[in-house]
Amino acid sequence: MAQLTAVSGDITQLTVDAIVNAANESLLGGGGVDGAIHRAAGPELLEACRKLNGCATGEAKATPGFRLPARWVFHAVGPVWHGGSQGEDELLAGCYRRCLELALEVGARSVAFPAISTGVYRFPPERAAKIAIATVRSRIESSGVKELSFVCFNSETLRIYQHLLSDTRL
Ligand code: AR6
Repeated sequence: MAQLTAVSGDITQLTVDAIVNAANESLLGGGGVDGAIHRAAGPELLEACRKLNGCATGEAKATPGFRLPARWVFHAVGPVWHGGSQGEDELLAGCYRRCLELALEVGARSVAFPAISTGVYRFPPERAAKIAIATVRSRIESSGVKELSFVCFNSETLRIYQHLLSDTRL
């Protein structure tokens, strides 16, 4: 049975098979977790991303991790929050689904996710966490992932995930 955990800290430091980036459609870097991942992985990551020709919202693409401890980076593009009536929930779920498909494709058994879209893109954190957990729970067994962590960069996000992960109805 796969294990889901909430952890606090910086995703770039984790020794897992794959970390997920909260990218934008250009895949050419940005601020937040995206900036931190590019800084830690080195310039080869930007070179690899250029070859991907961008990525649609709700999708994800894989690159190597280069100088990161993680072997792979899955660059997921979450939706910008526009109030919830523009398909944001389904697009966010798509990011988590697509990353689990990528994990199956590359054989990643341990994967770490940041709270996609909850920073600059302003998706409400609790709503985002519910979608993340429900999507992962429904897909993880078919993905081959055995250890999945939700990396929380602040105490409020950690509190939300710890609370929701204890609710087995999600
Ligand atoms: N480790 C883990 N989580 C982090 C880290 C880190 N090192 N740094 C920030 N977070 P954001 P978005 C958390 O804004 O909302 C970029 O410019 C952060 O606290 O990084 O999807 C991209 O290029 C928040 O909970 O991503 C896009 O243009 C979460 O990561 C845009 O921002 C996501 O915040 C994407 O916006």
